[in-house]
Amino acid sequence: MKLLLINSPVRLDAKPNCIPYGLATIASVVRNLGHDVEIYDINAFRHGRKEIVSYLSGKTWDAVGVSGLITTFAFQEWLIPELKKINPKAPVISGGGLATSNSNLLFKNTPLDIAVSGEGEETLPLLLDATRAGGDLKTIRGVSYRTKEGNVVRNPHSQNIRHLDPLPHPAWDLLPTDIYLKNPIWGGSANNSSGFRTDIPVRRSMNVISSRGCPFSCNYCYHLFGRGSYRFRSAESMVNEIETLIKRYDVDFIGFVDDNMMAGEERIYEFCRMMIAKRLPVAWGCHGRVSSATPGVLEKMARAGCVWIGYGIESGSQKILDAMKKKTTVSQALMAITETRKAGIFPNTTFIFGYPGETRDTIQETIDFKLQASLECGSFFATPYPGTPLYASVSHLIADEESFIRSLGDATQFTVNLTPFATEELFELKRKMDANIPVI
Ligand code: B12
Repeated sequence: MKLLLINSPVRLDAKPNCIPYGLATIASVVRNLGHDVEIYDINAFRHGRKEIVSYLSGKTWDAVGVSGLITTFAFQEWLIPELKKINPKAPVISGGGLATSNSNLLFKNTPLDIAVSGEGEETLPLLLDATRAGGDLKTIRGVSYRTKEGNVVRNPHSQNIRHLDPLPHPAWDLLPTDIYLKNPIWGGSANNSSGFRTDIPVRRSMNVISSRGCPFSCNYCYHLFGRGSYRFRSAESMVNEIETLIKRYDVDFIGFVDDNMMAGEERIYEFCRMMIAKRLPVAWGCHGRVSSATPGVLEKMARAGCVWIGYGIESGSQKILDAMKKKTTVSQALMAITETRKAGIFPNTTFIFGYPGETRDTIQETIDFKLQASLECGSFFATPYPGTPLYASVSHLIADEESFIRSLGDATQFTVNLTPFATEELFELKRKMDANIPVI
Protein backbone atom coordinates (compact mmCIF):
# COMPACT_ATOMS: atom_id res chain seq x y z
CA MET A 1 0.00 0.00 0.00
CA LYS A 2 1.04 3.59 -0.50
CA LEU A 3 1.22 5.11 2.95
CA LEU A 4 1.71 8.79 3.67
CA LEU A 5 2.87 9.64 7.21
CA ILE A 6 2.61 13.21 8.47
CA ASN A 7 4.54 14.84 11.32
CA SER A 8 2.53 17.73 12.82
CA PRO A 9 4.31 20.96 13.73
CA VAL A 10 5.28 21.87 17.31
CA ARG A 11 7.20 24.75 18.92
CA LEU A 12 7.12 27.04 15.92
CA ASP A 13 9.16 29.67 17.74
CA ALA A 14 12.22 27.39 17.84
CA LYS A 15 14.13 25.56 15.13
CA PRO A 16 13.14 21.92 14.58
CA ASN A 17 15.82 19.89 16.36
CA CYS A 18 14.26 16.52 17.20
CA ILE A 19 13.32 13.97 14.54
CA PRO A 20 9.91 12.31 15.04
CA TYR A 21 11.62 9.18 16.32
CA GLY A 22 8.50 7.07 16.81
CA LEU A 23 6.97 8.00 13.45
CA ALA A 24 10.26 7.31 11.66
CA THR A 25 10.54 3.92 13.42
CA ILE A 26 7.07 2.80 12.32
CA ALA A 27 7.93 4.06 8.81
CA SER A 28 10.91 1.67 8.83
CA VAL A 29 8.78 -1.21 10.05
CA VAL A 30 6.08 -0.87 7.39
CA ARG A 31 8.62 -0.18 4.64
CA ASN A 32 10.43 -3.40 5.58
CA LEU A 33 7.10 -5.19 5.12
CA GLY A 34 6.94 -3.97 1.52
CA HIS A 35 4.72 -0.90 1.79
CA ASP A 36 5.56 2.23 -0.17
CA VAL A 37 6.09 4.88 2.54
CA GLU A 38 6.56 8.64 2.42
CA ILE A 39 6.93 10.98 5.40
CA TYR A 40 5.71 14.56 5.01
CA ASP A 41 7.54 16.29 7.86
CA ILE A 42 5.59 19.51 8.30
CA ASN A 43 7.40 20.17 11.57
CA ALA A 44 10.75 20.27 9.80
CA PHE A 45 9.57 22.24 6.74
CA ARG A 46 7.48 24.68 8.79
CA HIS A 47 4.98 24.82 5.94
CA GLY A 48 1.96 27.07 6.41
CA ARG A 49 -1.60 25.92 5.68
CA LYS A 50 -1.61 27.06 2.02
CA GLU A 51 1.67 25.27 1.30
CA ILE A 52 0.40 22.14 3.05
CA VAL A 53 -2.76 21.99 0.92
CA SER A 54 -0.85 22.59 -2.27
CA TYR A 55 1.76 19.93 -1.36
CA LEU A 56 -0.90 17.36 -0.49
CA SER A 57 -2.97 18.11 -3.58
CA GLY A 58 -0.14 16.79 -5.73
CA LYS A 59 0.07 13.48 -3.87
CA THR A 60 -1.72 10.15 -3.90
CA TRP A 61 -1.99 7.66 -1.03
CA ASP A 62 -4.00 4.60 0.00
CA ALA A 63 -3.88 5.45 3.71
CA VAL A 64 -2.54 8.41 5.66
CA GLY A 65 -1.18 8.46 9.22
CA VAL A 66 -0.91 11.66 11.23
CA SER A 67 1.34 11.92 14.28
CA GLY A 68 1.20 14.62 16.93
CA LEU A 69 1.44 15.51 20.61
CA ILE A 70 -1.54 16.79 22.54
CA THR A 71 -0.57 20.35 21.57
CA THR A 72 -1.35 19.59 17.92
CA PHE A 73 -5.10 19.32 18.50
CA ALA A 74 -5.98 22.55 16.68
CA PHE A 75 -3.68 21.60 13.81
CA GLN A 76 -5.13 18.08 13.41
CA GLU A 77 -8.63 19.53 13.68
CA TRP A 78 -7.79 21.53 10.57
CA LEU A 79 -5.66 18.95 8.74
CA ILE A 80 -7.88 15.86 8.94
CA PRO A 81 -10.84 17.40 7.03
CA GLU A 82 -8.38 18.69 4.42
CA LEU A 83 -6.96 15.17 3.97
CA LYS A 84 -10.48 13.86 3.49
CA LYS A 85 -11.30 16.60 0.98
CA ILE A 86 -8.23 15.78 -1.10
CA ASN A 87 -8.55 11.99 -0.91
CA PRO A 88 -12.00 11.04 0.47
CA LYS A 89 -11.59 7.28 0.08
CA ALA A 90 -8.30 6.78 1.92
CA PRO A 91 -8.57 6.13 5.66
CA VAL A 92 -7.08 8.75 7.98
CA ILE A 93 -5.27 7.28 10.98
CA SER A 94 -4.04 9.38 13.89
CA GLY A 95 -1.35 8.16 16.32
CA GLY A 96 0.97 9.56 19.00
CA GLY A 97 0.25 11.66 22.09
CA LEU A 98 -3.03 13.28 21.03
CA ALA A 99 -4.58 10.11 19.60
CA THR A 100 -3.53 8.19 22.73
CA SER A 101 -4.87 10.61 25.32
CA ASN A 102 -7.80 12.35 23.57
CA SER A 103 -8.94 10.55 20.43
CA ASN A 104 -12.55 11.25 21.52
CA LEU A 105 -12.11 14.90 20.53
CA LEU A 106 -10.67 14.01 17.13
CA PHE A 107 -13.59 11.66 16.43
CA LYS A 108 -16.05 14.33 17.57
CA ASN A 109 -14.59 17.26 15.65
CA THR A 110 -13.10 15.69 12.51
CA PRO A 111 -13.86 12.93 10.00
CA LEU A 112 -11.03 10.81 11.51
CA ASP A 113 -11.41 7.10 10.66
CA ILE A 114 -9.00 5.38 13.05
CA ALA A 115 -7.03 6.32 16.18
CA VAL A 116 -4.08 4.26 17.40
CA SER A 117 -3.19 4.51 21.05
CA GLY A 118 0.25 3.57 22.36
CA GLU A 119 2.96 2.03 20.21
CA GLY A 120 2.47 1.78 16.47
CA GLU A 121 5.06 -0.77 15.29
CA GLU A 122 2.78 -3.78 15.71
CA THR A 123 -0.60 -2.09 15.33
CA LEU A 124 -0.04 -0.22 12.06
CA PRO A 125 0.96 -3.25 9.93
CA LEU A 126 -2.16 -5.10 11.18
CA LEU A 127 -4.28 -2.08 10.35
CA LEU A 128 -2.88 -1.77 6.84
CA ASP A 129 -3.50 -5.48 6.18
CA ALA A 130 -7.07 -5.21 7.47
CA THR A 131 -7.71 -2.07 5.41
CA ARG A 132 -6.43 -3.76 2.26
CA ALA A 133 -8.65 -6.78 2.94
CA GLY A 134 -11.81 -4.70 3.23
CA GLY A 135 -11.63 -3.25 6.71
CA ASP A 136 -12.46 -5.56 9.62
CA LEU A 137 -10.77 -3.84 12.55
CA LYS A 138 -12.64 -5.65 15.33
CA THR A 139 -9.73 -7.80 16.44
CA ILE A 140 -6.93 -5.23 16.29
CA ARG A 141 -5.95 -4.13 19.77
CA GLY A 142 -4.98 -0.53 20.43
CA VAL A 143 -7.32 1.00 17.85
CA SER A 144 -10.54 2.97 17.97
CA TYR A 145 -12.48 3.36 14.75
CA ARG A 146 -15.58 4.87 13.22
CA THR A 147 -18.03 2.35 11.82
CA LYS A 148 -20.03 2.82 8.60
CA GLU A 149 -22.98 3.76 10.82
CA GLY A 150 -20.88 6.51 12.37
CA ASN A 151 -20.34 4.98 15.83
CA VAL A 152 -16.91 4.93 17.43
CA VAL A 153 -15.73 1.50 18.60
CA ARG A 154 -12.87 1.21 21.08
CA ASN A 155 -10.89 -2.01 21.07
CA PRO A 156 -8.86 -3.14 24.12
CA HIS A 157 -5.39 -1.65 24.64
CA SER A 158 -2.49 -3.16 22.76
CA GLN A 159 0.36 -4.81 24.63
CA ASN A 160 3.64 -2.95 24.77
CA ILE A 161 6.48 -4.28 22.64
CA ARG A 162 8.60 -6.36 25.03
CA HIS A 163 12.00 -6.19 23.39
CA LEU A 164 13.15 -2.96 21.78
CA ASP A 165 16.48 -4.19 20.35
CA PRO A 166 14.95 -5.96 17.30
CA LEU A 167 13.19 -2.76 16.15
CA PRO A 168 14.77 -1.23 13.04
CA HIS A 169 16.55 2.12 13.07
CA PRO A 170 14.28 5.07 12.26
CA ALA A 171 13.90 5.71 8.52
CA TRP A 172 16.24 8.73 8.60
CA ASP A 173 16.34 8.72 4.78
CA LEU A 174 12.61 9.51 4.61
CA LEU A 175 13.12 12.66 6.71
CA PRO A 176 14.69 15.99 5.76
CA THR A 177 17.55 14.94 8.02
CA ASP A 178 19.77 17.93 7.12
CA ILE A 179 17.35 20.29 8.83
CA TYR A 180 17.59 18.35 12.10
CA LEU A 181 21.33 17.69 11.92
CA LYS A 182 22.19 21.38 11.90
CA ASN A 183 19.94 22.36 14.84
CA PRO A 184 21.56 21.18 18.09
CA ILE A 185 19.21 19.54 20.55
CA TRP A 186 20.96 20.90 23.59
CA GLY A 187 23.77 23.34 24.21
CA GLY A 188 23.23 27.04 24.76
CA SER A 189 25.24 29.88 23.44
CA ALA A 190 26.79 31.56 26.47
CA ASN A 191 28.43 30.92 29.81
CA ASN A 192 25.97 31.47 32.61
CA SER A 193 26.90 33.79 35.41
CA SER A 194 27.88 30.95 37.72
CA GLY A 195 30.65 30.10 35.29
CA PHE A 196 29.38 26.79 33.94
CA ARG A 197 29.70 26.39 30.23
CA THR A 198 26.45 25.96 28.36
CA ASP A 199 27.95 26.52 24.93
CA ILE A 200 28.62 22.94 23.94
CA PRO A 201 29.99 23.21 20.41
CA VAL A 202 27.83 21.05 18.16
CA ARG A 203 28.23 20.67 14.40
CA ARG A 204 25.71 17.94 13.56
CA SER A 205 23.33 16.53 16.14
CA MET A 206 20.70 13.80 16.27
CA ASN A 207 18.22 12.54 18.86
CA VAL A 208 18.05 8.90 19.90
CA ILE A 209 15.64 6.99 22.16
CA SER A 210 17.22 4.27 24.27
CA SER A 211 14.21 3.32 26.41
CA ARG A 212 10.44 3.66 26.51
CA GLY A 213 8.40 4.64 29.52
CA CYS A 214 9.76 5.41 32.97
CA PRO A 215 9.92 3.34 36.17
CA PHE A 216 8.54 6.28 38.19
CA SER A 217 5.04 7.74 38.36
CA CYS A 218 5.22 11.51 38.89
CA ASN A 219 1.71 12.93 39.07
CA TYR A 220 2.21 15.56 36.35
CA CYS A 221 3.71 13.22 33.73
CA TYR A 222 1.76 11.59 30.92
CA HIS A 223 2.62 7.92 30.36
CA LEU A 224 2.03 7.32 26.69
CA PHE A 225 2.73 3.61 27.01
CA GLY A 226 0.94 3.15 30.33
CA ARG A 227 2.32 3.34 33.85
CA GLY A 228 4.97 0.78 34.80
CA SER A 229 5.87 0.23 31.15
CA TYR A 230 9.62 0.79 31.37
CA ARG A 231 11.72 -1.10 28.82
CA PHE A 232 15.22 -0.35 27.60
CA ARG A 233 17.54 -1.17 24.74
CA SER A 234 20.83 -2.90 25.37
CA ALA A 235 24.10 -0.95 25.44
CA GLU A 236 25.14 -2.76 22.22
CA SER A 237 22.02 -1.60 20.42
CA MET A 238 22.58 2.02 21.53
CA VAL A 239 26.23 2.01 20.46
CA ASN A 240 25.33 0.42 17.14
CA GLU A 241 22.89 3.24 16.40
CA ILE A 242 25.48 5.88 17.31
CA GLU A 243 28.09 4.25 15.06
CA THR A 244 25.57 4.19 12.21
CA LEU A 245 24.78 7.86 12.74
CA ILE A 246 28.47 8.77 12.73
CA LYS A 247 29.11 6.81 9.54
CA ARG A 248 26.01 7.92 7.68
CA TYR A 249 25.55 11.49 8.88
CA ASP A 250 28.86 12.50 10.45
CA VAL A 251 27.14 13.47 13.72
CA ASP A 252 29.19 14.81 16.61
CA PHE A 253 26.40 15.10 19.19
CA ILE A 254 23.74 12.65 20.34
CA GLY A 255 20.76 13.75 22.45
CA PHE A 256 19.05 10.90 24.29
CA VAL A 257 15.49 12.16 24.63
CA ASP A 258 14.25 9.27 26.78
CA ASP A 259 12.16 10.28 29.78
CA ASN A 260 14.98 9.08 32.02
CA MET A 261 18.01 7.64 30.30
CA MET A 262 19.87 7.13 33.58
CA ALA A 263 17.40 4.55 34.96
CA GLY A 264 19.07 1.12 35.05
CA GLU A 265 22.56 1.70 36.41
CA GLU A 266 24.03 -1.51 35.03
CA ARG A 267 23.07 -0.60 31.49
CA ILE A 268 24.57 2.90 31.82
CA TYR A 269 27.85 1.48 33.07
CA GLU A 270 27.92 -0.99 30.18
CA PHE A 271 27.07 1.71 27.64
CA CYS A 272 29.83 3.97 29.01
CA ARG A 273 32.33 1.12 29.03
CA MET A 274 31.63 0.45 25.34
CA MET A 275 31.77 4.14 24.39
CA ILE A 276 35.12 4.54 26.17
CA ALA A 277 36.56 1.38 24.60
CA LYS A 278 35.45 2.40 21.10
CA ARG A 279 36.51 6.05 21.52
CA LEU A 280 33.60 7.20 19.38
CA PRO A 281 34.04 10.85 18.32
CA VAL A 282 30.75 12.14 19.72
CA ALA A 283 29.59 14.10 22.73
CA TRP A 284 26.18 13.31 24.15
CA GLY A 285 23.51 14.47 26.55
CA CYS A 286 20.46 12.93 28.18
CA HIS A 287 17.52 13.46 30.52
CA GLY A 288 18.39 12.06 33.92
CA ARG A 289 17.09 11.83 37.44
CA VAL A 290 18.75 13.23 40.54
CA SER A 291 18.28 9.97 42.43
CA SER A 292 20.41 8.13 39.84
CA ALA A 293 23.23 10.70 39.83
CA THR A 294 25.95 9.04 41.89
CA PRO A 295 29.55 10.30 41.65
CA GLY A 296 30.62 6.90 40.20
CA VAL A 297 28.12 6.88 37.35
CA LEU A 298 28.66 10.57 36.56
CA GLU A 299 32.42 10.14 36.33
CA LYS A 300 31.92 7.20 33.93
CA MET A 301 29.39 9.15 31.85
CA ALA A 302 31.79 12.09 31.53
CA ARG A 303 34.61 9.79 30.39
CA ALA A 304 32.21 8.29 27.83
CA GLY A 305 31.49 11.72 26.30
CA CYS A 306 28.48 12.97 28.27
CA VAL A 307 28.51 16.78 28.47
CA TRP A 308 24.89 17.62 29.37
CA ILE A 309 22.29 16.15 31.70
CA GLY A 310 18.79 17.59 32.01
CA TYR A 311 17.34 17.17 35.49
CA GLY A 312 13.72 17.90 36.28
CA ILE A 313 14.33 19.33 39.75
CA GLU A 314 10.77 20.77 39.79
CA SER A 315 10.89 22.36 43.26
CA GLY A 316 13.15 23.24 46.19
CA SER A 317 10.33 22.37 48.59
CA GLN A 318 10.07 18.82 49.87
CA LYS A 319 6.36 19.35 50.45
CA ILE A 320 5.82 20.05 46.74
CA LEU A 321 8.10 17.19 45.62
CA ASP A 322 6.07 14.83 47.78
CA ALA A 323 2.78 16.20 46.41
CA MET A 324 4.12 15.51 42.91
CA LYS A 325 5.05 11.93 43.91
CA LYS A 326 8.46 12.76 42.52
CA LYS A 327 10.24 10.34 44.87
CA THR A 328 13.31 12.54 45.16
CA THR A 329 14.60 14.76 47.96
CA VAL A 330 15.85 18.33 47.94
CA SER A 331 19.24 17.19 49.24
CA GLN A 332 19.50 14.56 46.45
CA ALA A 333 18.88 17.36 43.95
CA LEU A 334 21.59 19.57 45.42
CA MET A 335 24.02 16.67 45.54
CA ALA A 336 23.25 15.71 41.91
CA ILE A 337 23.94 19.25 40.65
CA THR A 338 27.19 19.48 42.63
CA GLU A 339 28.44 16.06 41.55
CA THR A 340 27.45 16.60 37.91
CA ARG A 341 29.50 19.79 37.81
CA LYS A 342 32.40 18.06 39.56
CA ALA A 343 32.36 15.42 36.84
CA GLY A 344 32.61 18.20 34.22
CA ILE A 345 29.07 17.74 32.89
CA PHE A 346 26.62 20.65 32.50
CA PRO A 347 23.52 20.13 34.69
CA ASN A 348 20.53 21.70 32.97
CA THR A 349 17.75 22.15 35.49
CA THR A 350 14.03 22.72 35.08
CA PHE A 351 11.45 23.77 37.67
CA ILE A 352 7.67 23.68 37.83
CA PHE A 353 5.93 26.72 39.27
CA GLY A 354 2.41 26.91 40.68
CA TYR A 355 1.80 23.24 41.52
CA PRO A 356 -1.24 22.67 43.79
CA GLY A 357 -0.06 23.42 47.33
CA GLU A 358 2.40 26.13 46.22
CA THR A 359 2.68 28.93 48.80
CA ARG A 360 5.01 31.88 49.32
CA ASP A 361 7.01 29.62 51.64
CA THR A 362 7.46 26.85 49.05
CA ILE A 363 8.38 29.44 46.40
CA GLN A 364 10.96 30.94 48.76
CA GLU A 365 12.35 27.45 49.43
CA THR A 366 12.83 27.02 45.68
CA ILE A 367 14.55 30.40 45.41
CA ASP A 368 16.82 29.47 48.35
CA PHE A 369 17.61 26.18 46.62
CA LYS A 370 18.43 27.90 43.34
CA LEU A 371 20.73 30.36 45.11
CA GLN A 372 22.44 27.59 47.03
CA ALA A 373 22.99 25.65 43.80
CA SER A 374 23.98 28.81 41.82
CA LEU A 375 21.12 28.37 39.35
CA GLU A 376 19.61 31.15 37.29
CA CYS A 377 17.05 29.24 35.26
CA GLY A 378 13.37 30.04 34.79
CA SER A 379 10.43 27.75 35.39
CA PHE A 380 7.44 26.20 33.64
CA PHE A 381 3.87 26.75 34.75
CA ALA A 382 2.41 23.59 36.30
CA THR A 383 0.29 22.30 33.42
CA PRO A 384 -2.21 19.47 33.85
CA TYR A 385 -2.01 17.28 30.73
CA PRO A 386 -5.11 15.14 30.21
CA GLY A 387 -4.55 11.56 31.28
CA THR A 388 -2.26 12.47 34.20
CA PRO A 389 -3.17 12.14 37.90
CA LEU A 390 -2.61 15.90 38.16
CA TYR A 391 -5.29 16.51 35.52
CA ALA A 392 -7.72 14.19 37.31
CA SER A 393 -7.17 16.03 40.59
CA VAL A 394 -7.76 19.53 39.18
CA SER A 395 -10.34 18.77 36.48
CA HIS A 396 -12.95 20.75 38.44
CA LEU A 397 -10.93 23.88 37.56
CA ILE A 398 -11.19 23.16 33.84
CA ALA A 399 -14.58 24.23 32.59
CA ASP A 400 -14.22 22.93 29.05
CA GLU A 401 -11.65 20.23 28.22
CA GLU A 402 -11.77 20.97 24.52
CA SER A 403 -10.86 24.63 24.75
CA PHE A 404 -8.32 23.83 27.46
CA ILE A 405 -6.53 21.39 25.13
CA ARG A 406 -6.69 23.93 22.33
CA SER A 407 -4.89 26.38 24.62
CA LEU A 408 -1.97 24.03 25.39
CA GLY A 409 1.39 25.04 23.99
CA ASP A 410 4.73 25.23 25.75
CA ALA A 411 4.29 25.27 29.51
CA THR A 412 5.95 28.67 29.47
CA GLN A 413 2.42 29.84 28.66
CA PHE A 414 -0.14 30.02 31.45
CA THR A 415 -3.19 27.79 31.12
CA VAL A 416 -4.93 27.35 34.47
CA ASN A 417 -4.30 28.62 38.00
CA LEU A 418 -3.87 25.65 40.36
CA THR A 419 -3.14 27.77 43.44
CA PRO A 420 -5.18 30.08 45.69
CA PHE A 421 -3.16 33.12 44.45
CA ALA A 422 -4.94 35.63 42.27
CA THR A 423 -3.67 35.15 38.72
CA GLU A 424 -1.86 38.51 38.56
CA GLU A 425 -0.11 37.76 41.84
CA LEU A 426 0.84 34.34 40.48
CA PHE A 427 2.54 35.93 37.47
CA GLU A 428 4.42 38.33 39.73
CA LEU A 429 5.55 35.49 42.01
CA LYS A 430 6.77 33.49 39.00
CA ARG A 431 8.72 36.48 37.71
CA LYS A 432 10.39 36.78 41.12
CA MET A 433 11.12 33.07 41.45
CA ASP A 434 12.66 32.97 37.97
CA ALA A 435 14.90 35.92 38.88
CA ASN A 436 15.71 34.63 42.40
CA ILE A 437 14.11 37.70 44.06
CA PRO A 438 12.88 36.96 47.64
CA VAL A 439 9.10 36.67 48.04
CA ILE A 440 8.97 36.66 51.86
C1 B12 B 1 11.23 14.34 22.07
C2 B12 B 1 10.00 14.89 22.75
C3 B12 B 1 9.57 16.14 22.35
C4 B12 B 1 10.21 16.92 21.22
C5 B12 B 1 9.65 16.57 19.84
C6 B12 B 1 8.52 15.62 19.80
C7 B12 B 1 8.30 14.99 18.43
N1 B12 B 1 7.75 15.72 17.46
O1 B12 B 1 8.59 13.82 18.24
C8 B12 B 1 9.93 18.38 21.65
C9 B12 B 1 11.13 18.87 22.42
C10 B12 B 1 9.63 19.37 20.53
C11 B12 B 1 8.75 18.18 22.59
C12 B12 B 1 7.95 19.18 22.99
C13 B12 B 1 6.90 19.01 23.90
N2 B12 B 1 6.51 17.87 24.49
CO1 B12 B 1 7.39 16.21 24.25
N3 B12 B 1 8.29 14.62 24.37
C14 B12 B 1 9.31 14.16 23.75
C15 B12 B 1 9.67 12.80 24.36
C16 B12 B 1 10.71 13.06 25.45
C17 B12 B 1 10.19 11.74 23.41
C18 B12 B 1 9.32 11.49 22.16
C19 B12 B 1 9.77 10.22 21.53
O2 B12 B 1 10.60 10.21 20.64
N4 B12 B 1 9.26 9.09 22.04
C20 B12 B 1 9.64 7.75 21.64
C21 B12 B 1 8.81 7.25 20.49
C22 B12 B 1 9.17 5.81 20.21
O3 B12 B 1 7.46 7.31 20.86
P1 B12 B 1 6.38 8.25 20.11
O4 B12 B 1 7.02 9.39 19.46
O5 B12 B 1 5.29 8.51 21.05
O6 B12 B 1 5.84 7.27 18.94
C23 B12 B 1 5.20 6.03 19.18
C24 B12 B 1 3.69 6.09 19.41
O7 B12 B 1 3.23 7.31 19.94
C25 B12 B 1 3.08 5.77 18.07
N5 B12 B 1 2.88 6.82 17.09
C26 B12 B 1 3.40 8.05 17.01
N6 B12 B 1 2.97 8.67 15.90
C27 B12 B 1 2.16 7.82 15.25
C28 B12 B 1 1.46 7.97 14.07
C29 B12 B 1 0.68 6.90 13.61
C30 B12 B 1 -0.07 7.04 12.33
C31 B12 B 1 0.59 5.69 14.37
C32 B12 B 1 -0.25 4.56 13.91
C33 B12 B 1 1.31 5.56 15.58
C34 B12 B 1 2.08 6.63 15.99
O8 B12 B 1 4.02 4.85 17.53
C35 B12 B 1 5.35 5.29 17.87
C36 B12 B 1 6.25 4.10 17.97
O9 B12 B 1 5.78 3.18 18.90
C37 B12 B 1 8.31 12.37 24.96
C38 B12 B 1 8.37 11.41 26.12
C39 B12 B 1 8.61 10.01 25.64
N7 B12 B 1 9.59 9.38 26.21
O10 B12 B 1 7.94 9.50 24.74
C40 B12 B 1 7.68 13.71 25.32
C41 B12 B 1 6.19 13.87 25.20
C42 B12 B 1 5.74 13.26 23.91
N8 B12 B 1 6.05 15.31 25.17
C43 B12 B 1 5.03 15.76 25.83
C44 B12 B 1 4.76 17.12 26.03
C45 B12 B 1 3.65 17.41 27.03
C46 B12 B 1 5.49 18.11 25.36
C47 B12 B 1 5.29 19.62 25.51
C48 B12 B 1 3.86 20.10 25.55
C49 B12 B 1 6.08 19.99 26.76
C50 B12 B 1 6.07 21.43 27.18
N9 B12 B 1 5.70 21.60 28.41
O11 B12 B 1 6.41 22.31 26.48
C51 B12 B 1 6.05 20.16 24.27
C52 B12 B 1 5.16 20.56 23.09
C53 B12 B 1 5.31 22.00 22.86
C54 B12 B 1 4.45 22.52 21.75
N10 B12 B 1 4.49 23.82 21.59
O12 B12 B 1 3.72 21.81 21.10
C55 B12 B 1 4.20 14.62 26.39
C56 B12 B 1 3.01 14.33 25.46
C57 B12 B 1 1.67 14.19 26.12
C58 B12 B 1 0.61 13.98 25.05
N11 B12 B 1 -0.54 13.48 25.46
O13 B12 B 1 0.77 14.25 23.90
C59 B12 B 1 5.28 13.49 26.46
C60 B12 B 1 4.72 12.07 26.39
C61 B12 B 1 6.08 13.75 27.75
C62 B12 B 1 5.31 13.47 29.02
N12 B12 B 1 5.56 12.35 29.64
O14 B12 B 1 4.47 14.23 29.47
N13 B12 B 1 8.65 16.88 22.99
